Amino acid sequence: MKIFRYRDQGNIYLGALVEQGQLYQLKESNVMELVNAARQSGKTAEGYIRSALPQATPISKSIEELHLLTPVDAPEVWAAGVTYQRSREARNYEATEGRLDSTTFYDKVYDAPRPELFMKSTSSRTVGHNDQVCLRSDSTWQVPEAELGLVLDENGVIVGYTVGNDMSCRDIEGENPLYLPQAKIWKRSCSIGPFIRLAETLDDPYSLSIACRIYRDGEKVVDEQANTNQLKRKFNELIHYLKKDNELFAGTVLLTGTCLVPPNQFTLESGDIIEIEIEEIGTLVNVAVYEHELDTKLVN
Ligand code: DO4
Ligand code: MG
Repeated sequence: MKIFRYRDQGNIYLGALVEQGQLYQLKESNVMELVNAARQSGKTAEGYIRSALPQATPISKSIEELHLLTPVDAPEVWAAGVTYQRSREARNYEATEGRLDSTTFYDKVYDAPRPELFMKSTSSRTVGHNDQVCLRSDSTWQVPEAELGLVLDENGVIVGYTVGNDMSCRDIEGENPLYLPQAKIWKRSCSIGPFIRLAETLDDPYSLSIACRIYRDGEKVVDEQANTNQLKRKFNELIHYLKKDNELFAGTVLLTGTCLVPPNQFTLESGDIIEIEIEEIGTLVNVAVYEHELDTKLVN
């Protein structure tokens, strides 16, 4: 069972995609309202939706025809870093220009009890499926980072899973780790969606294939694949540190780190179409543009 948000004639609705592909409009307006209503009635979110389906309005359009939004209007998006060996290698490469002669702080954080966690995005900087992500004007080495996202309630309980893109500037981070916020946060540097897969409906989130494909002028220029079974940490470990002396807001998304890095010579260009697919959750598609090109290059 998957949840999505969409806009229709100026209004925003919550929808459910059930196994047979049918779409239903739900009466709640966001996923946290849905989860809270389910809890109050003593049901899981899935059970609550199933019991509401006989009265729910079927959506007459197909999912492709809907104007999908981010599946949750996440007040904050946090991200974990260096949680996969592949990310550790890539961070070491950009920080040392390929001279891997000594232990770096990336090696240390990979093995340390405390994970790397950073603030990635706010609601107004985060875009959804088929929308435009922005490239930074002062970077010449930019990549998407395909990541499994955890959708959390205010207590850090995982209510669902989504697909995330942690857009990153490898040159800015590689120049100096203190530049991390600039390498990670700018206008439209984060994308999530199109769906939230309800937690209780996903058997094993530690065994999902993740793919990242990038298309340029109709040609596939990147095609990488990995699996969440390569994740070094457990979700509860990441959430434990995120909650420590912190306040969580309902609907926060925590990206769990990337296991996919395009070849080192690759950088995104304006007009590139980025496709991130996580098995059982969905495929998130975005086009990369510079800020001054916003609304000129659309996905379709
Ligand atoms: O250390 C910087 C961040 C790395 C990251 O975003 C990732 O591993 O996904
Ligand atoms: Mg990342």
